[in-house]
Amino acid sequence: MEANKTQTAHLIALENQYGAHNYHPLPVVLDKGKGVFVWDVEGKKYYDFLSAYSAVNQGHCHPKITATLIEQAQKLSLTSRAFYNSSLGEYEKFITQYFGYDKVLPMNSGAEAVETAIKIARKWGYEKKGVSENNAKIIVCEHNFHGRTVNIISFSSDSDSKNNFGPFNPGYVTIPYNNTQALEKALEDTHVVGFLVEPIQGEAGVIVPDEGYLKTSYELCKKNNVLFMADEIQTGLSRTGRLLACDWEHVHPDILILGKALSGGVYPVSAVLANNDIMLCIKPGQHGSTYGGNPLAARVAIAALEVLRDEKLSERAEYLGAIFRSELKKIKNPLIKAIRGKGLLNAIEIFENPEKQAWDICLLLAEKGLLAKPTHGNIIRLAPPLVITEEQIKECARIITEVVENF
Ligand code: IF1
Repeated sequence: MEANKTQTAHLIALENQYGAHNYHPLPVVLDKGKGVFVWDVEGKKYYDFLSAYSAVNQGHCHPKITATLIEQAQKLSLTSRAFYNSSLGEYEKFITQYFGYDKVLPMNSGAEAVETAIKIARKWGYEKKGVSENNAKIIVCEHNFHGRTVNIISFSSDSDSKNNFGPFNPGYVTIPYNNTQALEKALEDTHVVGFLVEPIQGEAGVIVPDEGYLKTSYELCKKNNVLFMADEIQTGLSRTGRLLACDWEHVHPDILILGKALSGGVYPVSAVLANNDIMLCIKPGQHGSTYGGNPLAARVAIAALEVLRDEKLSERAEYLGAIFRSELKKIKNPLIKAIRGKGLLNAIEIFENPEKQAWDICLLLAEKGLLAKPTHGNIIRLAPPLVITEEQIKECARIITEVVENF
């Protein structure tokens, strides 16, 4: 036992000494994962209520996804796009039919996919909409999170993400989230080519917009010949109880951005989907990535999407999410400001209090065998792998209730 604690301290010290200090993790060193569970180096078992920020919707080390990864890794992993490969075309056909688009552009990280979407929208704006050179604008929302590149943080409203990383890129117009009047006004500018939006704002604290927001926003974009660009990197792939969070309002985005769970957590895979009139604005040599569309990514993504469908993970997330929220709403503690979410993307918000922080709740939850990560000091995101069972989610609701009621 003591030896294990020493091991934990040693591994944390290693990261601390040799890794950049760009994160502040909970003091848990994970060593193993299976389904909804992870184990630390001391052998302690936890429910994972972060799911690597929704990258492991299919559960840790899903047998089918892992087997696909191993099999393809032993056959062919990377060719670059200088040549065709025997997996990419099949993947492209599969994913475009799965989501109902003509074309896909494969990338690796979420931020890269967002950058790709922005480039596509601008190119479309100049070549199809007729915006004058270098004048394209993209509307974004306050408190957005779309990634960490210099261009993406140029339109962030979070000071930690942004401060002292300038100079920043022009070409963005920020409006309040969940405000269609502000969008309507911003769309009057004929230089606008796209509206980039998270269907639910994740990093902002699982902010669920009013019903009808996405639909109305989409229609306003259509009316003004502007592309509706959905960042479904966190909300997509069954997390909210639908394949896409946009499906809740029957909105089919002009540009769809996916990442995270597109590989089920085994490999970085992201993608941008759009129809021909938009996607074919990009010609050979104008965009790409060494690893984008590699055979390993292609095979893994097919497997990850098949798991969502075969295991009915959207339906599961909707059903279990409703049970989970109704259990959490029974918690009696005046510290609780709100319980909100959709499907299995949920959050508890507590009133701001320098003495009682979400971080402390998360430490207590970890002690009880449940891992969650605070955001903004007073919000706890609760997003287990979607393969969790009804019995397990009820047990987790009990753990959370006990911790929060005694806090
Ligand atoms: C980190 C948050 C979650 C995203 C959306 C693009 C990206 C993300 C909607 C970029 C990434 C991650 C990154 C992660 C923390 C995390 C996060 F708290 F910051 F907001 F999930 F809630 N669009 N979100 O949520 O994707 O380039 O990272 O693959 O550690 O920074 P990426």
